[in-house]
Amino acid sequence: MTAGPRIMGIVNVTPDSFSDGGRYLDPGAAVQHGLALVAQGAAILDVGGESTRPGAETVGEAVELERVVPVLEGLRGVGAQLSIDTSKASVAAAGLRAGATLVNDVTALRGDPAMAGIVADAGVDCCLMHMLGEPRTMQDDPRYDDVVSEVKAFLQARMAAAVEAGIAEERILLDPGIGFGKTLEHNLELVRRLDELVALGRPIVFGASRKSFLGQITGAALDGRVVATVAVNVLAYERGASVFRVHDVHPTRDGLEVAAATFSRPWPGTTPTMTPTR
Ligand code: PMM
Repeated sequence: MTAGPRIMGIVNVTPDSFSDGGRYLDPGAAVQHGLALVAQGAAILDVGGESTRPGAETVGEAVELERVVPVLEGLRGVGAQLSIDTSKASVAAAGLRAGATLVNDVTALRGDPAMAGIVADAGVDCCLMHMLGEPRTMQDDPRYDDVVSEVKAFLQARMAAAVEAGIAEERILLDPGIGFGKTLEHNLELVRRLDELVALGRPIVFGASRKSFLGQITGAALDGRVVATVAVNVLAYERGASVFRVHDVHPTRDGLEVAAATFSRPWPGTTPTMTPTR
Protein backbone atom coordinates (compact mmCIF):
# COMPACT_ATOMS: atom_id res chain seq x y z
CA MET A 1 0.00 0.00 0.00
CA THR A 2 1.58 3.25 -1.06
CA ALA A 3 1.04 6.21 1.19
CA GLY A 4 -0.04 9.53 -0.23
CA PRO A 5 -3.23 11.05 -1.48
CA ARG A 6 -5.62 9.04 -3.61
CA ILE A 7 -7.88 10.73 -6.10
CA MET A 8 -11.41 9.43 -6.54
CA GLY A 9 -12.65 10.55 -9.95
CA ILE A 10 -16.39 11.17 -10.24
CA VAL A 11 -18.39 9.34 -12.92
CA ASN A 12 -22.00 10.49 -12.56
CA VAL A 13 -24.38 8.56 -14.80
CA THR A 14 -27.29 10.88 -14.05
CA PRO A 15 -29.35 13.48 -15.88
CA ASP A 16 -29.39 15.86 -12.92
CA SER A 17 -26.16 15.85 -10.85
CA PHE A 18 -25.31 19.40 -9.93
CA SER A 19 -22.25 19.88 -12.07
CA ASP A 20 -22.08 17.21 -14.76
CA GLY A 21 -25.70 15.98 -14.93
CA GLY A 22 -26.62 14.58 -18.33
CA ARG A 23 -23.12 14.59 -19.75
CA TYR A 24 -22.38 10.90 -19.21
CA LEU A 25 -25.84 9.33 -19.25
CA ASP A 26 -24.81 7.20 -22.23
CA PRO A 27 -22.81 4.21 -20.85
CA GLY A 28 -20.18 4.48 -23.60
CA ALA A 29 -19.58 8.16 -22.82
CA ALA A 30 -19.37 7.40 -19.09
CA VAL A 31 -16.80 4.63 -19.68
CA GLN A 32 -14.72 6.92 -21.89
CA HIS A 33 -14.88 9.59 -19.20
CA GLY A 34 -13.75 7.08 -16.56
CA LEU A 35 -10.81 6.00 -18.73
CA ALA A 36 -9.80 9.64 -19.17
CA LEU A 37 -9.91 10.18 -15.39
CA VAL A 38 -7.66 7.15 -14.81
CA ALA A 39 -5.20 8.48 -17.39
CA GLN A 40 -5.19 11.78 -15.46
CA GLY A 41 -4.34 10.04 -12.18
CA ALA A 42 -7.53 8.76 -10.54
CA ALA A 43 -6.82 5.74 -8.29
CA ILE A 44 -10.54 5.21 -7.67
CA LEU A 45 -13.58 5.80 -9.91
CA ASP A 46 -16.85 6.56 -8.11
CA VAL A 47 -19.78 5.52 -10.31
CA GLY A 48 -23.21 6.83 -9.31
CA GLY A 49 -26.66 6.64 -10.90
CA GLU A 50 -28.66 8.77 -8.46
CA SER A 51 -28.04 12.46 -7.90
CA THR A 52 -27.72 13.58 -4.29
CA ARG A 53 -27.56 17.29 -5.06
CA PRO A 54 -29.69 19.51 -2.79
CA GLY A 55 -33.34 19.17 -3.78
CA ALA A 56 -32.83 15.99 -5.83
CA GLU A 57 -35.61 13.41 -6.01
CA THR A 58 -34.78 9.74 -5.53
CA VAL A 59 -34.75 7.39 -8.53
CA GLY A 60 -36.10 3.84 -8.73
CA GLU A 61 -33.91 0.78 -8.38
CA ALA A 62 -34.37 -0.36 -11.99
CA VAL A 63 -33.26 2.99 -13.37
CA GLU A 64 -30.24 3.17 -11.10
CA LEU A 65 -29.19 -0.39 -12.03
CA GLU A 66 -29.57 0.31 -15.74
CA ARG A 67 -27.33 3.35 -15.40
CA VAL A 68 -24.47 2.01 -13.31
CA VAL A 69 -24.03 -1.69 -14.10
CA PRO A 70 -22.93 -1.32 -17.78
CA VAL A 71 -20.54 1.46 -16.79
CA LEU A 72 -18.89 -0.58 -14.03
CA GLU A 73 -18.65 -3.57 -16.36
CA GLY A 74 -17.04 -1.35 -18.99
CA LEU A 75 -14.54 0.01 -16.48
CA ARG A 76 -13.60 -3.31 -14.92
CA GLY A 77 -9.85 -3.89 -15.17
CA VAL A 78 -8.90 -0.33 -16.14
CA GLY A 79 -6.43 -0.06 -13.29
CA ALA A 80 -8.47 1.91 -10.78
CA GLN A 81 -10.50 0.68 -7.83
CA LEU A 82 -14.20 0.90 -8.72
CA SER A 83 -16.61 2.44 -6.24
CA ILE A 84 -20.41 2.24 -6.41
CA ASP A 85 -22.10 5.41 -5.11
CA THR A 86 -25.50 4.23 -3.92
CA SER A 87 -27.68 3.90 -0.84
CA LYS A 88 -29.65 0.91 -2.19
CA ALA A 89 -28.42 -2.54 -1.13
CA SER A 90 -29.60 -4.17 -4.37
CA VAL A 91 -27.66 -1.64 -6.45
CA ALA A 92 -24.58 -2.10 -4.26
CA ALA A 93 -24.80 -5.89 -4.68
CA ALA A 94 -25.11 -5.57 -8.47
CA GLY A 95 -22.27 -3.06 -8.49
CA LEU A 96 -20.03 -5.47 -6.59
CA ARG A 97 -20.85 -8.24 -9.07
CA ALA A 98 -19.94 -5.83 -11.88
CA GLY A 99 -16.49 -5.16 -10.42
CA ALA A 100 -16.80 -2.54 -7.65
CA THR A 101 -14.82 -3.17 -4.44
CA LEU A 102 -15.92 -0.06 -2.56
CA VAL A 103 -19.45 0.96 -1.56
CA ASN A 104 -19.87 4.72 -1.18
CA ASP A 105 -23.13 5.16 0.74
CA VAL A 106 -24.01 8.80 1.49
CA THR A 107 -26.49 7.59 4.13
CA ALA A 108 -23.73 5.76 6.04
CA LEU A 109 -25.70 2.48 5.95
CA ARG A 110 -28.90 4.09 7.30
CA GLY A 111 -30.79 4.21 3.99
CA ASP A 112 -31.37 0.50 3.44
CA PRO A 113 -31.40 -2.08 6.24
CA ALA A 114 -29.82 -4.70 3.94
CA MET A 115 -26.81 -2.56 3.01
CA ALA A 116 -24.50 -3.37 5.95
CA GLY A 117 -24.94 -7.12 5.38
CA ILE A 118 -24.10 -6.82 1.68
CA VAL A 119 -20.87 -4.95 2.47
CA ALA A 120 -19.95 -7.28 5.36
CA ASP A 121 -20.53 -10.46 3.33
CA ALA A 122 -18.54 -9.17 0.35
CA GLY A 123 -15.63 -8.04 2.56
CA VAL A 124 -15.22 -4.86 0.51
CA ASP A 125 -14.36 -1.27 1.41
CA CYS A 126 -17.08 1.09 2.53
CA CYS A 127 -17.29 4.88 2.81
CA LEU A 128 -19.52 6.24 5.58
CA MET A 129 -20.56 9.87 5.04
CA HIS A 130 -22.21 12.42 7.31
CA MET A 131 -25.40 14.08 6.10
CA LEU A 132 -27.86 16.19 8.08
CA GLY A 133 -31.37 15.23 6.94
CA GLU A 134 -31.91 14.06 3.36
CA PRO A 135 -30.94 15.53 -0.02
CA ARG A 136 -34.40 16.96 -0.76
CA THR A 137 -34.33 19.26 2.28
CA MET A 138 -30.79 19.19 3.71
CA GLN A 139 -29.85 22.74 2.74
CA ASP A 140 -32.95 24.29 4.39
CA ASP A 141 -31.33 26.13 7.28
CA PRO A 142 -28.93 23.47 8.66
CA ARG A 143 -27.94 24.10 12.29
CA TYR A 144 -25.38 22.63 14.69
CA ASP A 145 -24.09 23.61 18.14
CA ASP A 146 -20.63 22.48 17.04
CA VAL A 147 -20.52 21.07 13.54
CA VAL A 148 -17.18 19.26 13.92
CA SER A 149 -18.04 17.54 17.21
CA GLU A 150 -21.44 16.50 15.86
CA VAL A 151 -20.02 15.13 12.60
CA LYS A 152 -17.32 13.32 14.56
CA ALA A 153 -19.81 11.74 16.98
CA PHE A 154 -21.99 10.68 14.04
CA LEU A 155 -19.09 9.07 12.16
CA GLN A 156 -17.92 7.31 15.30
CA ALA A 157 -21.41 5.91 15.89
CA ARG A 158 -21.82 4.81 12.27
CA MET A 159 -18.41 3.15 12.33
CA ALA A 160 -19.41 1.26 15.50
CA ALA A 161 -22.69 0.18 13.83
CA ALA A 162 -20.80 -0.99 10.74
CA VAL A 163 -18.35 -3.03 12.81
CA GLU A 164 -21.26 -4.47 14.80
CA ALA A 165 -22.80 -5.56 11.47
CA GLY A 166 -19.61 -7.45 10.58
CA ILE A 167 -17.72 -4.90 8.47
CA ALA A 168 -13.99 -4.93 9.29
CA GLU A 169 -12.83 -1.60 10.69
CA GLU A 170 -9.87 -1.73 8.28
CA ARG A 171 -12.35 -1.53 5.41
CA ILE A 172 -14.00 1.69 6.55
CA LEU A 173 -13.41 5.19 5.19
CA LEU A 174 -15.05 8.26 6.74
CA ASP A 175 -16.35 11.41 5.05
CA PRO A 176 -17.56 14.67 6.66
CA GLY A 177 -20.08 15.15 3.82
CA ILE A 178 -19.11 18.60 2.61
CA GLY A 179 -22.29 20.40 1.45
CA PHE A 180 -24.67 17.78 2.85
CA GLY A 181 -26.74 19.87 5.27
CA LYS A 182 -23.99 22.47 5.80
CA THR A 183 -23.65 26.20 5.32
CA LEU A 184 -20.53 27.87 3.95
CA GLU A 185 -19.26 28.41 7.50
CA HIS A 186 -19.96 24.77 8.48
CA ASN A 187 -17.94 23.54 5.48
CA LEU A 188 -15.01 25.83 6.29
CA GLU A 189 -15.03 24.83 9.95
CA LEU A 190 -14.87 21.17 8.90
CA VAL A 191 -11.81 21.91 6.74
CA ARG A 192 -10.12 23.93 9.50
CA ARG A 193 -10.67 21.17 12.08
CA LEU A 194 -10.43 18.11 9.84
CA ASP A 195 -7.62 16.81 12.05
CA GLU A 196 -10.29 16.07 14.70
CA LEU A 197 -11.92 13.61 12.28
CA VAL A 198 -8.54 12.17 11.25
CA ALA A 199 -8.14 11.29 14.95
CA LEU A 200 -10.82 8.61 14.45
CA GLY A 201 -8.02 6.59 12.83
CA ARG A 202 -9.56 5.89 9.44
CA PRO A 203 -8.81 7.47 6.04
CA ILE A 204 -10.88 10.60 5.47
CA VAL A 205 -12.63 11.05 2.11
CA PHE A 206 -13.07 14.70 1.17
CA GLY A 207 -15.71 15.66 -1.42
CA ALA A 208 -15.81 19.40 -2.07
CA SER A 209 -15.44 19.34 -5.86
CA ARG A 210 -17.12 22.36 -7.53
CA LYS A 211 -19.61 22.60 -4.64
CA SER A 212 -21.66 25.73 -4.15
CA PHE A 213 -19.76 27.03 -1.09
CA LEU A 214 -16.77 27.49 -3.42
CA GLY A 215 -19.00 29.59 -5.67
CA GLN A 216 -20.16 31.59 -2.64
CA ILE A 217 -16.53 32.44 -1.88
CA THR A 218 -15.24 33.13 -5.40
CA GLY A 219 -18.41 34.13 -7.23
CA ALA A 220 -17.55 31.54 -9.88
CA ALA A 221 -20.13 29.45 -11.76
CA LEU A 222 -19.81 25.66 -11.75
CA ASP A 223 -17.15 25.15 -14.40
CA GLY A 224 -15.18 28.11 -13.07
CA ARG A 225 -14.56 26.41 -9.72
CA VAL A 226 -11.58 24.25 -10.69
CA VAL A 227 -8.90 26.38 -9.00
CA ALA A 228 -11.06 26.77 -5.89
CA THR A 229 -11.53 22.98 -5.87
CA VAL A 230 -7.77 22.38 -6.03
CA ALA A 231 -7.17 24.94 -3.27
CA VAL A 232 -9.64 23.39 -0.83
CA ASN A 233 -8.37 19.87 -1.57
CA VAL A 234 -4.79 20.95 -0.84
CA LEU A 235 -5.96 22.49 2.45
CA ALA A 236 -7.80 19.29 3.31
CA TYR A 237 -4.70 17.23 2.53
CA GLU A 238 -2.67 19.44 4.84
CA ARG A 239 -5.24 18.82 7.59
CA GLY A 240 -5.05 15.03 7.05
CA ALA A 241 -7.55 13.93 4.37
CA SER A 242 -6.50 10.88 2.34
CA VAL A 243 -9.00 10.44 -0.52
CA PHE A 244 -10.12 13.33 -2.72
CA ARG A 245 -13.40 12.97 -4.63
CA VAL A 246 -13.24 15.32 -7.61
CA HIS A 247 -14.48 15.97 -11.13
CA ASP A 248 -11.23 17.67 -12.22
CA VAL A 249 -8.62 14.98 -11.71
CA HIS A 250 -5.63 16.43 -13.54
CA PRO A 251 -5.45 19.82 -11.80
CA THR A 252 -6.22 18.23 -8.44
CA ARG A 253 -3.42 15.72 -8.96
CA ASP A 254 -0.95 18.55 -9.64
CA GLY A 255 -2.03 20.37 -6.50
CA LEU A 256 -1.88 17.25 -4.33
CA GLU A 257 1.54 16.29 -5.69
CA VAL A 258 2.90 19.60 -4.48
CA ALA A 259 1.11 19.20 -1.14
CA ALA A 260 2.38 15.61 -0.68
CA ALA A 261 5.94 16.56 -1.64
CA THR A 262 5.81 19.24 1.05
CA PHE A 263 4.04 17.28 3.80
CA SER A 264 4.46 13.53 3.34
CA ARG A 265 2.32 11.38 5.60
CA PRO A 266 1.74 7.67 6.14
CA TRP A 267 -1.62 6.22 5.23
CA PRO A 268 -3.86 6.21 8.33
CA GLY A 269 -4.67 3.00 10.18
CA THR A 270 -2.51 -0.03 10.65
CA THR A 271 -3.88 -2.52 8.15
CA PRO A 272 -3.71 -1.99 4.39
CA THR A 273 -7.07 -0.94 3.02
CA MET A 274 -8.63 -0.27 -0.33
CA THR A 275 -6.88 -3.07 -2.14
CA PRO A 276 -9.19 -4.56 -4.76
CA THR A 277 -10.36 -7.93 -3.48
CA ARG A 278 -10.96 -9.47 -6.88
N1 PMM B 1 -20.86 14.26 -2.86
C1 PMM B 1 -21.77 13.97 -3.81
C2 PMM B 1 -22.11 12.62 -4.09
N2 PMM B 1 -21.52 11.60 -3.43
N3 PMM B 1 -20.01 10.84 -1.82
C3 PMM B 1 -19.09 11.10 -0.86
N4 PMM B 1 -18.51 10.07 -0.21
N5 PMM B 1 -18.74 12.38 -0.53
C4 PMM B 1 -19.29 13.47 -1.15
O1 PMM B 1 -18.95 14.60 -0.79
C5 PMM B 1 -20.26 13.23 -2.17
C6 PMM B 1 -20.59 11.88 -2.48
C7 PMM B 1 -22.43 15.08 -4.56
O2 PMM B 1 -21.61 15.55 -5.57
P1 PMM B 1 -21.80 15.14 -7.14
O3 PMM B 1 -23.22 15.45 -7.52
O4 PMM B 1 -20.80 15.96 -7.86
O5 PMM B 1 -21.51 13.67 -7.29
